Amino acid sequence: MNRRDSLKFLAGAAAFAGTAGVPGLNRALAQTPFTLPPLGYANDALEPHIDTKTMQIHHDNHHAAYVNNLNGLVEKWPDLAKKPIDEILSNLSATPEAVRTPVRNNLGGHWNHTFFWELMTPGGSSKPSGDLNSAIDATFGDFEKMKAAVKAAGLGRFGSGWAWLGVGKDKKLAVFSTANQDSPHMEGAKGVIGVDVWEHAYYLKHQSRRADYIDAWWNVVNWDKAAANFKKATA
Ligand code: MN3
Repeated sequence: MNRRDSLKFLAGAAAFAGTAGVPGLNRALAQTPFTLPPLGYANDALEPHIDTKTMQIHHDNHHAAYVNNLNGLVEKWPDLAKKPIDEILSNLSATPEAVRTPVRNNLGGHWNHTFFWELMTPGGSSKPSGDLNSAIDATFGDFEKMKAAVKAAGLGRFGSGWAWLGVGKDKKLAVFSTANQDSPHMEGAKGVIGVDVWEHAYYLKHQSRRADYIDAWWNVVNWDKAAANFKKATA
């Protein structure tokens, strides 16, 4: 997402829910180039599928840390605040070597988590519709087979990372996973849905049972947002 999209999201989310988010960081909005976007829903909105404490720590601590680190990195590499996020992630070799690894980790983390919060919603539709649904059927056979492929990608990721349904350079749907905070851009792809399989995303509720977490996560996927992501990726 570019900075303009991010700001639009911030404005929309702030109007949507006065209770969400982190007042301290919102106050800093005008002074810092990177800001933590509010969730757009309450920490307990995704219960019982994603628990309140996990949402709170994940957003207010983990995501906030990536944002804070980025603001520190801007001092070392001012272009970080000027270039579109997608552009930097798509071409990391253009990032100065001295800051490349922290930019990769923290900008990837910021992009991935912003995408992830927007992709979840309390009580949305349980299945995709329209073009995305047709593309899933054409590519995987049916919705359940796509879900199985995403789950396998998430379970197959050793250690920390993400599992994605994305659109590749060939404009076709594909399931893949990334390590750490690498984003779909780094694979030359665009995300449609993505599930965080770092332990911090599920350990409080599910402990080591990553499979149970992925099964529960399907209940909170915002398929309208996924359809919009698909439309953008295939445009
Ligand atoms: Mn995470």
